[in-house]
Amino acid sequence: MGRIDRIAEPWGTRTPYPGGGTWPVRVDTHLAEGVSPQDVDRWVQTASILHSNGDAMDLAVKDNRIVGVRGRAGDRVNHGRLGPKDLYGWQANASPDRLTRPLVREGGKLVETDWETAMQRVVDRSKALLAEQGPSALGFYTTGQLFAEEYYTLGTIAHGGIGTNHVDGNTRLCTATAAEALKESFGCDGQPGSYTDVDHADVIALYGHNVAETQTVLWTRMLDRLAGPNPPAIICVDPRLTEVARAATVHLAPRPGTNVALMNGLLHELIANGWVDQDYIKAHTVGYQELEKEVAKYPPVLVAGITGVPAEKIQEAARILGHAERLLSTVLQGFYQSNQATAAAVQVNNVNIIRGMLGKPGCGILQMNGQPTAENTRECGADGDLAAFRNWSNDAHIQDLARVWNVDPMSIPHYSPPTHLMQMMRYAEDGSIRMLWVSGTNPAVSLPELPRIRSILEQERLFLVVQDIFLSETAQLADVVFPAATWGEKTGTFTNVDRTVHLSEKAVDPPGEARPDLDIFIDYARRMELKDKDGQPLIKWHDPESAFEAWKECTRGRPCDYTGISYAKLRGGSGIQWPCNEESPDGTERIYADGKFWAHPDYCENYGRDLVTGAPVEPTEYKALNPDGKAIIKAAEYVPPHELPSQDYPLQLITGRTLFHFHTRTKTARAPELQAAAPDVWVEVSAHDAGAHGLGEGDLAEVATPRGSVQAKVRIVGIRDGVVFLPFHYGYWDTPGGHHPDGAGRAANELTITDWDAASKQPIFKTAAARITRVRSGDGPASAPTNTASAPVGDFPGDARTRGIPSAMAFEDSPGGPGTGAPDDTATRQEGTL
Ligand SMILES: Nc1nc2c(c(=O)[nH]1)N[C@H]1C(S)=C(S)[C@@H](COP(=O)(O)OP(=O)(O)OC[C@H]3O[C@@H](n4cnc5c(=O)[nH]c(N)nc54)[C@H](O)[C@@H]3O)O[C@H]1N2
Ligand SMILES: Nc1nc2c(c(=O)[nH]1)N[C@H]1C(S)=C(S)[C@@H](COP(=O)(O)OP(=O)(O)OC[C@H]3O[C@@H](n4cnc5c(=O)[nH]c(N)nc54)[C@H](O)[C@@H]3O)O[C@H]1N2
Ligand SMILES: [Mo]
Repeated sequence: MGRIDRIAEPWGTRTPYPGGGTWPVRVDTHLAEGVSPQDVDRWVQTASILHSNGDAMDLAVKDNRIVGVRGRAGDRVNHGRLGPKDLYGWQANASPDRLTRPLVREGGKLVETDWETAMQRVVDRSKALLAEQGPSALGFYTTGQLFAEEYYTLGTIAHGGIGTNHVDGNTRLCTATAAEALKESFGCDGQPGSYTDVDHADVIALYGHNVAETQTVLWTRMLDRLAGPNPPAIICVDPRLTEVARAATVHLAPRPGTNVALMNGLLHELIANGWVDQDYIKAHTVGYQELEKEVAKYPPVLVAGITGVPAEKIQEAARILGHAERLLSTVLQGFYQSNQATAAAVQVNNVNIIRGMLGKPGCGILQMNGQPTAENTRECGADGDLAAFRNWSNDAHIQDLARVWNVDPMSIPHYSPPTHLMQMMRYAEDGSIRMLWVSGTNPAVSLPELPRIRSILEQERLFLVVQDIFLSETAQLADVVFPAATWGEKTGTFTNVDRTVHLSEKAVDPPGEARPDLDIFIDYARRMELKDKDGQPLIKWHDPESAFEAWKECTRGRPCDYTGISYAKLRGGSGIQWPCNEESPDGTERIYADGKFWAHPDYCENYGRDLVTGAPVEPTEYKALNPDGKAIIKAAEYVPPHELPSQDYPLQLITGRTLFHFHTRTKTARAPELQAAAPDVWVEVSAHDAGAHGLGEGDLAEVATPRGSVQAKVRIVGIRDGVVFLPFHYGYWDTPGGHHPDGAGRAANELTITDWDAASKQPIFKTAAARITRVRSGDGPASAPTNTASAPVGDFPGDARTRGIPSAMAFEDSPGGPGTGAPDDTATRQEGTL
């Protein structure tokens, strides 16, 4: 077993493998100081909750405390590997400042109370508002971090019981565009890719996706291919010099917000050179002629002018895509949170479709998710869509859902598309939403234009319920706070990007009176006396497994068919990919094999939208366009971002992530190894822009947009000239508990704009006009990591290497590989199928 500092080496040691080979096992372990594997009382099965990859792991439990983690060797997703957040993040569970009792606002202050009082307050207010104003006075805003059982319960309560259309998840900020792009191209959500495509691909193209930092284990799989025989070519589309860009065969660094122009340029080249599969197009698609016509307008020279990417680079990338035999495409926030999000993501689908590269090993599309359980928010209908990908504008689907719930179809809201979160905030601002129940998300840091969001959430007339595990920035504004149990303290299932379902078992008791989110929702439904049409309780389940069984029934015959999965089947072995049913009892590795889609008008989840206006496509229109349920090729013209650089704001601001933190840091700031690796905010600028604005490494700078300003230390990096980058992790409170000395002055969302993509309604966090000015010189380099996209370029004062604190030492065990010793705890390891 090798010892290794996984802060200094986030991806660990290479285990190279060839194209078409099997990714070797490497089991990663981290245990609390002084604990050895022999001391562990039991290992409890789960998967990672701090990103969307679904890394399977076991929690080490000793004396009823979590004392570490170990990757599960037999799981199809990670073959034993864990990333830094997986290895160290579990410590947040035992943080001394966890919420342990419900809180209610009394005389302007939050005070501790019992469950009876807190819950009854929410029930009384709900009933009063229902009587006064009807269901539309109530809104529910949830997350991508609970379990499927919890979302299904919440969605059933909101849609089937309360009858409100105001239900959304923070998945709106995250992967609404992934879902929308899949609906537009294939009529339904669900990833056409599988992680095993990495094993087979000869070209991997990553669009606005910094996989090296955001799904570190998936990147490890790619690195191991790159280190082996016949490595794939990598195409990276990102304005920053990320680790992906550094490893790429071709790096295209477009101006933020010009993705559609760039994609049209690439498609132009594919079509002009005949690098398309005409047989596939004829047999399995509609809409090709429109694409041909549209992209003809985007020759590389014109595209170079818009995007700032040299024409030869566009041609070079197109040549690689055009000669690929097995093309894997991935997309994430550089597309989803940027200008023309859905239109751009759909053009990536179009590349794979017109090249006929779907449903075969190595040929996949991963319209990535971000959060660990975002797929479940979407499939269970907690993001406003209807459960199991039912179509809100298809009456037969509403009737079928009403049958499952045993309610009157008319009581399920389907008169208009579900209200998206940004619209819900508008309704709360205007006063028509009077109660907002926020679970598992921290909008006071993560929503755009925070001064406005704070003023909405602070209003007297809005009754704000917050269900969290810490007293987050949002919880501090609440009228009632429910203390939740979290991952490791409750049981449930969740589904990763490539449709792999994992079971997460309870390992230890939650602190104090904290309760699982599932129990909180069920308690609310019971006290609200929500009934089906026979007067029986609407929620007919009482614990995670009975909720899962109910959810399975709801998915029967739908694309996300879970009927062949059970807790028993998930225990011990590997995660299982849906659809899993009688026909495919072991799950389904690749969907859309043989050019068969879920796009038939009677079956599809959605009829799509106009990519520019967002107007829903009418059922009759869709039936005329796509009567046989083929893949839909949708073209889009480039439209510039709404807010462009000006004389006052000459730069473009983009925001995003660093490897060592998760979101608003409520968990990762409480893990000492992670917090030490990236303790405070910084701003990334290019060497050219630093020179132009008189900025040196570590200087304190002010970044301003028309909405506000923040202060951050300067890091000079390989970012595109004219672009500045801020990580969005840092809110106004430093943890644990204390107030940050700069007050509100460091959250990136002080600067972002209230604007969203027309089709997916996902907010635009990645294009705003900005300026940067020097405040004062620094007293040393910025505390940004140096082994990630924030790696410095040019002269750097001091030691440039990011290293872990002593407790960051972890273990690696590669049974067949180099540099390993004998595993000393094989007896306790659970084996599964690879
Ligand atoms: N370490 C870590 N991992 C995480 C998370 C985390 O907080 N921390 N969060 C998880 C979640 S919920 C999500 S959604 C994912 C997000 O994962 P990613 O999407 O990979 O992360 P981001 O940093 O938001 O954005 C990716 C890249 O988009 C680029 N970009 C910005 N604007 C544009 C543009 O206009 N065009 C193009 N082509 N690129 C652009 C940025 O330079 C950035 O490198 O990560 C997941 N994993
Ligand atoms: N500027 C900018 N803003 C962004 C982004 C960006 O790239 N740039 N990215 C956006 C994206 S993709 C995302 S996903 C969002 C994320 O934004 P948020 O969802 O606001 O971020 P988190 O910090 O993950 O908040 C989750 C909350 O749930 C709590 N929690 C954790 N586990 C549990 C549990 O089991 N039960 C309950 N009840 N609570 C729990 C945590 O303590 C935390 O307060 O941010 C978005 N905002
Ligand atoms: Mo996300």
